[in-house]
Amino acid sequence: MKQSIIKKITAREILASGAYPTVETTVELRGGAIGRASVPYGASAGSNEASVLLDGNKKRYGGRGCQKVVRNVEKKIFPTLRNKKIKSQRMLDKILTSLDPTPRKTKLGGNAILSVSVAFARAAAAQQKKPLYKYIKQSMKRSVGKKVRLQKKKRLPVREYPVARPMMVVIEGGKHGENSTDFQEYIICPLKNIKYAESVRINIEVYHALKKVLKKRKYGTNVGTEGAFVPAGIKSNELPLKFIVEAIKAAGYKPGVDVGIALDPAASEFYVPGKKRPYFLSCEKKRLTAVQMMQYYGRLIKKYPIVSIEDGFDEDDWDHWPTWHKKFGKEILIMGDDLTVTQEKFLQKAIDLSAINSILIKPNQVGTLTETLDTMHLAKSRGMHTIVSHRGGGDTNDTLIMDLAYAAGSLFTKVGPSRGERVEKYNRMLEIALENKK
Ligand code: 2PG
Ligand code: MG
Repeated sequence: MKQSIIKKITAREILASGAYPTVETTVELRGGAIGRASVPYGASAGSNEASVLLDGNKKRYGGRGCQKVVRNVEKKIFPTLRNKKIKSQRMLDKILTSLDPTPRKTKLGGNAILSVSVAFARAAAAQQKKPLYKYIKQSMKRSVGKKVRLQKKKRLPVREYPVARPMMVVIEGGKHGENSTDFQEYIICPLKNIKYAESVRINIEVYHALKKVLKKRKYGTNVGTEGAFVPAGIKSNELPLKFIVEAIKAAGYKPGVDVGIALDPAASEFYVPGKKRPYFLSCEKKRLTAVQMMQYYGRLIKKYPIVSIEDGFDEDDWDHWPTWHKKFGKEILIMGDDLTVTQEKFLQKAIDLSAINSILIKPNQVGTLTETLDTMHLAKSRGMHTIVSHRGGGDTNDTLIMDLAYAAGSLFTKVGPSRGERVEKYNRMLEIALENKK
């Protein structure tokens, strides 16, 4: 890589989709190349995620201002980087992590650090006259490399797609939709190996068909934080699966053949520690042990074309993840999110315990682009699938995750179907697919 000399770094407070502030950072290189990035935040964040530093000043945004983050970028990070000759993304990210070696980047804020890491990546890509995905691919190759065969799952027709398929959240509950299901997300994923634009079209057609199905049953069709429907008042976590199957058929597709279903129960959110039956499904008024929870999922897997379950168990329930993976891991994706928080350390633990076969990737869970790529490489080197995801708390129009998913050869991206900040991401991937005729 041509070296980049950092001329200026500025940051400002902007609004994210959750109507709270986040940070946007701009990096300017000598020679004029500019890169800009903003970072999202979660609603049901894992407890080991890189920190989202907030001001805590109750007089502004109820304590959720990001002026400290702005100051950290401009007054603490920039002075160290000013006029530095940066030879690679890894070098930049190493400097950033050395400025804040705390496990969760609490000193400067994971949000501050990631915004600089990604803004620099965009500036360097611009300097090299490359699209971001090419720059990321190059950074990944340089730091990692090795090609491995990804695992095959019975319910997934292929090992890889030329462009990560759109896993689209169509019904939400939990922390993303009030008075809805306990499970946080019901997701559709096109399974056929067709052009990317066609896979988006199929999903969107199912999404609109689902709106009609919900209306017919007198459920509201307002959307939640990720642009998916929130069927308020629903009394079961199973019903949405029934509705989605109906919608897939109504749109003219075959459930399990053309379109599969994924779940993100985000089980940590309904786990009550210390209880004999810690999994509490409030909309069904059920309290279940981990074994019963597994049986519950087992029934759903048998009955519906489920291809993936993410965070089926609590993030600290390491005792049950391996059994769960052993039972269903050949058939579907058993995915870690809060469990693994995009960090090599937790992914390694999950590998050692054989707890998962796939991992959700959110750059802001770890805090730099290089660490994200390292985690993705570790997953791939074990034949595990990576799925790159948006955030449900507040997201922005930043489309990094799509370039990342394409560059790293992820199987899916998880993004909601409506709301500007989500649509922007699909439109970015449509652009990438078109550019690459895929
Ligand atoms: C998740 C995410 C994204 P949040 O749990 O996978 O859908 O939600 O960003 O709120 O953690
Ligand atoms: Mg999740």
